Amino acid sequence: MATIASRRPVMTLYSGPACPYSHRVRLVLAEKGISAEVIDVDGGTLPEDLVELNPYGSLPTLFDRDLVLYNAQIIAEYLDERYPHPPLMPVDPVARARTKLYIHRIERDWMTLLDQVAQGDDGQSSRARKDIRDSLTVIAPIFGQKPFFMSDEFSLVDCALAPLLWRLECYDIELPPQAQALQSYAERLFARAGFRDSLTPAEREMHRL
Ligand SMILES: N[C@@H](CCC(=O)N[C@@H](CS)C(=O)NCC(=O)O)C(=O)O
Repeated sequence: MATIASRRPVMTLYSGPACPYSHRVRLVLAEKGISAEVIDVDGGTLPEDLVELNPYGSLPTLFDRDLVLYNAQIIAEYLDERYPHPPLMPVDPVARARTKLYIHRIERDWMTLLDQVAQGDDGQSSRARKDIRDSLTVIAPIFGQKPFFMSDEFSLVDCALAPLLWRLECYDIELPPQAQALQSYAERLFARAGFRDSLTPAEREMHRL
């Protein structure tokens, strides 16, 4: 049987409509104006291609002709290299390495906690909520220094942070007044046309505009 990779002429993304990792990739697609078929996979049975070609059966998964990619950051970096304009990573190797390290820390320090909040296991979930709020509050002043995360240009770091910040309200994570610089940064991201275009109907419900 033909796989999705050989059947489809355009790039195809299997995406979770409320999944923050899929949101990151949808945001990269929207910011770069890449046309791709985005297929919602919402619980239940996973599409056959996904089960066959992604050993983890995880979302997001991207099919681009013969290439099957999973892991949001690997997909985001591939898209940035395949569609260089506008660039979402610096060119200089040192700045690139720093950008990748920031994203690694977002994954390890915050996305892991967000996953725990989403799982909704009582004790663990309320601890994770508090840890997210406290660590974002500590780092908040950094967001006042530049328009984007440690940068004058919108980058893949912002693409990793925006889905997390967008979900704070629906997970009852309220930032204190000391985190104003972070709130203002989040509003700058949410006002972008690319960000608006990246949202699914389920995500539009997550946050008041
Ligand atoms: N590290 C993965 C995490 C993706 C992830 O956890 N996706 C969730 C949906 S939000 C999923 O597919 N969970 C099912 C699974 O991993 O089997 C990535 O960056 O893509």
